[in-house]
Amino acid sequence: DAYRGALFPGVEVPDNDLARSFSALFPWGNGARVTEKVLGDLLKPEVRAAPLFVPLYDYYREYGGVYNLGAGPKWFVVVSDPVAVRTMFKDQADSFSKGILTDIMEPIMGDGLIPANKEIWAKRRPVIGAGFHGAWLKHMCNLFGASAMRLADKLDTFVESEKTVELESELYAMALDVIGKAVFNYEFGALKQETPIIKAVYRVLRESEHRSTFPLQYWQIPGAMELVPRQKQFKEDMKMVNDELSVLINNAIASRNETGLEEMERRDYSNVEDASLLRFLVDIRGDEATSTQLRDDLMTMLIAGHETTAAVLTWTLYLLAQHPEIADDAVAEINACVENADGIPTPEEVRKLEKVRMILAEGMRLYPAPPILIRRAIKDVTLPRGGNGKEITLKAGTDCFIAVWNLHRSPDLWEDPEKFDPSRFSRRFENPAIEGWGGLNPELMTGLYPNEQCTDFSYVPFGGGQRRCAGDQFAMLEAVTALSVLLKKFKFELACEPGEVEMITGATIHTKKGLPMKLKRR
Ligand code: RET
Repeated sequence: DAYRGALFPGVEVPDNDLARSFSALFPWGNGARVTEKVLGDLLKPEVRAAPLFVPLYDYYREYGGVYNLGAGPKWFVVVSDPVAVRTMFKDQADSFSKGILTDIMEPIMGDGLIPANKEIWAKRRPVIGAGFHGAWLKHMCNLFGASAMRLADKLDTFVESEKTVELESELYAMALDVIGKAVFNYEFGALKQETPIIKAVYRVLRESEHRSTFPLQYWQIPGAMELVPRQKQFKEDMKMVNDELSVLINNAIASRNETGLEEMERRDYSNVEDASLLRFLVDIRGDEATSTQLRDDLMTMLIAGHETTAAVLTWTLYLLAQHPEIADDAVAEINACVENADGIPTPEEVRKLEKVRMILAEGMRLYPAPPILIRRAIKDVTLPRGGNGKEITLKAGTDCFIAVWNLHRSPDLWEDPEKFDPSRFSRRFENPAIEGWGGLNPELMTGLYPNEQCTDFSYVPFGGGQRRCAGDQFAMLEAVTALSVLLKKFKFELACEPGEVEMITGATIHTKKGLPMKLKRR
């Protein structure tokens, strides 16, 4: 990527190695100023104390849909305008790379699908997309049901003992069990106990999140990986995880059974012993990915599939606990539409669970996972709407944050944005003041969930355009199944004041001290 533009107004960054390594060390933005004001607050302790996206929201309301934010000598551009986001994701997608996301995730995800550059992405996206074919997703619903039941059984013991349960960690454990099985046919058994490999995986996840939200690429500092205890630990953890993955991948390659996609799609997966994505990617005819590429892609899926779904379930249940009437409504729907006594829906029944689906959509609006998406302009690119609604040109090298949180909570784009209202997606919403924005239009909803199409890029829980999430259907089926089972069985009551459940930001939004819940049987 090109590195150029002004460091301070009027001071050009020279295009040499020193400037480049400086940029690599300070990941926050680079290059051209797009608004008059450069805000230098990011290093202030009171700003760093809040999760990053919270001060970014206040700045958005003050400075508009595209503004600069400085962090010490570095700065980046925050985009919260749907028309600008549409340009970045769709119309001008080729003018952007993943930028600092790639810098940060490289040690963990390598050239996996999410951080991959355009060339690698173009090769891998069709194959991985095919991995999520209909027959397989349908089969995965059995796994979602079984895992949700295991969680429900565990939660049942808390009802018996009338103890408060810390629900967030239980949801993360369930999601890890699901994704381990789906991606590698690997039994983490995280709901049962924390083994060394699980601890290593959790630490790797935590470290990668820390890196993605810390304004200094400290791991690039020579010697840091050997000298700093947490970095040493990270190196050991990565080795443990990679060794384990190598065994799984090598075993799969050794037993390769080349199969065409059509045959895979017609398969009755209930007879297939190993239905993992790993197996698919190794067996699929015509694809000769190296084992390193396989590792990178599968590790990426592991992280993406674990974090996100668990966070969405956590915050959706947090919201539902404050709106028991909405939960009751959903339970009535589940009882009417789902035949299975435990509330495990079939994929056909998921189509009928409109309320449950909209509850999750609304949970993802208020607590998007991830709350911020990252891009870097790789050529000069003009956005049709800047902070004051005027056209704005980003210079090549500009690091950008797409503030999903801001889009999802903007009073310009939503009626009563702070309100948890799952029925909002069925109403039209327009705002002529946002020129070029199509508003919320339920008639444009094509699939089962609202998305960037029917909200014209004011709702992007799965991103948009060519780099849009490949696992959206998998995620939603998993989340609907878990929610259906849990709601049918339990009433959830927060065991503290809602305001005491504070947020911290990683790549997704976590709670600061967990989600304490009191459970009752329905
Ligand atoms: C995941 C997997 C799902 C898709 C993407 C990911 C990475 C997100 C990142 C977010 C950074 C967030 C920040 C938040 C500050 O408040 C979760 C790995 C895109 C890196 C900086």
